[in-house]
Amino acid sequence: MGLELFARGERAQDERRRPVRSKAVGLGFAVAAIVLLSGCSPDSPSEWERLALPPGASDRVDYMFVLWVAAWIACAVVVVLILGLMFWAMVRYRRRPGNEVPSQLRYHLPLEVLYTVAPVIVVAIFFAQTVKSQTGMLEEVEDPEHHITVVGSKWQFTFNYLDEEATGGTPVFDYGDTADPTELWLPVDESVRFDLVSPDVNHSFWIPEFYFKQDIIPGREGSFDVTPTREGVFTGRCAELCGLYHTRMIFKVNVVSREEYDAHLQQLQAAGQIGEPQGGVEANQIAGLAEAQNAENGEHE
Ligand SMILES: [Cu+2]
Repeated sequence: MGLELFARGERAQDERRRPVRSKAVGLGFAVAAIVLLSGCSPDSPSEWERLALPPGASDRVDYMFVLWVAAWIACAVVVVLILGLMFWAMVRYRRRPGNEVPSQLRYHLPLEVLYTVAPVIVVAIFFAQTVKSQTGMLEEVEDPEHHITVVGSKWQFTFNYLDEEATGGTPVFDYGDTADPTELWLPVDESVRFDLVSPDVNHSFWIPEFYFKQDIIPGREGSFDVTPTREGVFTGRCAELCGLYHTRMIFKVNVVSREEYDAHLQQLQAAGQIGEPQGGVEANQIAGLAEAQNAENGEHE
């Protein structure tokens, strides 16, 4: 009897020590994760240090990057803690001579509460960080230097450049079709306000290097401001499954010097691409689409 009491006492002491140890392990991993991730930056040439994001190219990348890193830290801590506890339990309580079956817990209230509360805390932290990042991403520039209307329609984008010095304020546009994607031109280090319009179904305007994506919803005018921060050629996409030719809603983004930008707009003007087309009927009649549809129908026959 005395021996049993002694054993119970030791077990209780052991159990008291255990949560403290696992807390310390969790904290250690969190600190290690923060130290490891602190070398990360959206401007790094190393894909590892960007945590698989493309090299950033807009003034909004930091807001998204913080959220991305926070998500990695949260996932790393949860994964390490869960796997650590699993493997510890497997080793500590493996079948071997003299090892007792650990006490079996059923309807253990503190554990049940933990299972409920821990995910709520994780979601709450994600939610708070998301709201914070979103507020920064959507912050409006007081007087943006350029205004571009993005028309997403089945199945290409049209870009309307409004009120530009280069064209004397005449609106010009660029359009494409499924075979020949539209190009978007932007001057580097100058703020742009994008207004998003769709005449038909939901689309989404996404330039991965800007770390920015926004849905284009018919009947609702979306808008955001952004400043491209480095010259280059990027690929933009429609990120909303919008129909048969969704995969062809790709566009080319040229971030160039102000001189090249102005010259491009003057070219559009000289080519007679003047006005503000809103897609819709035009989109279904654009060159190349009929051929693409015929080819597609031919394949199915
Ligand atoms: Cu689309």
